[in-house]
Amino acid sequence: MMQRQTAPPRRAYTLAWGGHRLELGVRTCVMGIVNVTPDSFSDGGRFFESNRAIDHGLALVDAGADIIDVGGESTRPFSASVDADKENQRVIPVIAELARQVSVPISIDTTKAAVARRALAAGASIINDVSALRMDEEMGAVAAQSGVPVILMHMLGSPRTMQVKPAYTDVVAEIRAFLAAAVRRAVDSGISQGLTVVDPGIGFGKTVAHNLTLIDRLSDLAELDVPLLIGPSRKAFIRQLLKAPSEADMPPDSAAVEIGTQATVAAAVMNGAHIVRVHNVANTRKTVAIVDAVRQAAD
Ligand code: PMM
Repeated sequence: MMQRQTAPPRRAYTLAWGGHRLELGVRTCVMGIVNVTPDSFSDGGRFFESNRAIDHGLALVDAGADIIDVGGESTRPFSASVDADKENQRVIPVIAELARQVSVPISIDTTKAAVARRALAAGASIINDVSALRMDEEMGAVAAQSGVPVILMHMLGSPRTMQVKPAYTDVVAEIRAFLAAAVRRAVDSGISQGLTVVDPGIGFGKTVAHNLTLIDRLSDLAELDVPLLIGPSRKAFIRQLLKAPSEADMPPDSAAVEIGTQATVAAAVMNGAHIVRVHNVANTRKTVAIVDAVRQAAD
C-alpha cells in the first residue's frame, strides 16, 4: 500500500496568563503588526502619528487579529537604533489607548527592558524581543516579574550587521540550538517555559535560501516543545523571488508581495507555525482558515 504523506500534527499549547488565554494548535493565531516608526520598510512611516497607529490597531482587531504587536524601533536591515525615551514616546500612547479599547493581548516589540516595563504598565501583556533577551540584561527579570509570555527570536548579529553575508553550516540546526539556549536563558531568569514562544527570525541575518529552508523545515523546531511564531510578511526574500530581473525591488505593500506573503503563511502553517505575524490580518485570517481546515483533514 502507498504510504499517505500528511503534515505532522501541530502540537497543542495553551498560553494562559493574567486575564488572557490563547489556545494554540488547532486554529492559527494571527498577530497584527502596528509599527510606530518613521522608517519601517513595509509601511514607510504611515502610522507614525499615534492616532493613525491607534486606528490601524483597532482596524486589525476588527479584521480578526488575536494579538496586536506594537513596535517603536525599526529592525529593518542596516537601521540605526533609537533610545528608550524616543521609543517610549512612540509606543506608550498607542499601547495605552489600544489597551483601553480592545480585549486582545497587546505585545510590545522591543529589545529594551525600560520600554518593556513602561509598555506593560500601559497595558501591554506580551514581550516580543527580537534579541531573545540578549540585548538588555534586565529584560529577563522584567518578563519574569510580570508573568507575561515572551517571544524569543533568532537574529544573527544586530539589525546593523545581520544582512552582511549571513552564513551558517546548517541553518536549521544552528537556529534550533540558538532557540533552545534562548528558552533555557528565559527559564534561568525565572520565566516559566510555558510562557515562552520561539521564532526563527525570518530576514534577520538570512539569505533568500536560508529563509526558504527555515520555512520548509519549520517542523524541525517542534522538538523545542514550545509554540512557534513566524514573521514572513512583506519581507525582502518574497520581493526578491517575485520581482522581474530588471527590477531592483518591489513596493512592500504591492498586491504581488501580499500574495507572496500569504503563500509563505500557508507554507509555514502547514509546517507547524502556531502564530503568524503579519501586516494584512484580513487576508491572513482567510488563508489560515483554509490551511487550518486542510490540517484538520490530515490530523
Ligand atoms: N520582524 C520584524 C519586527 N519584529 N518580531 C518577531 N517576533 N518576528 C519577526 O519576524 C519580526 C519581529 C520586522 O518586520 P516589520 O518591520 O515589518 O515589523
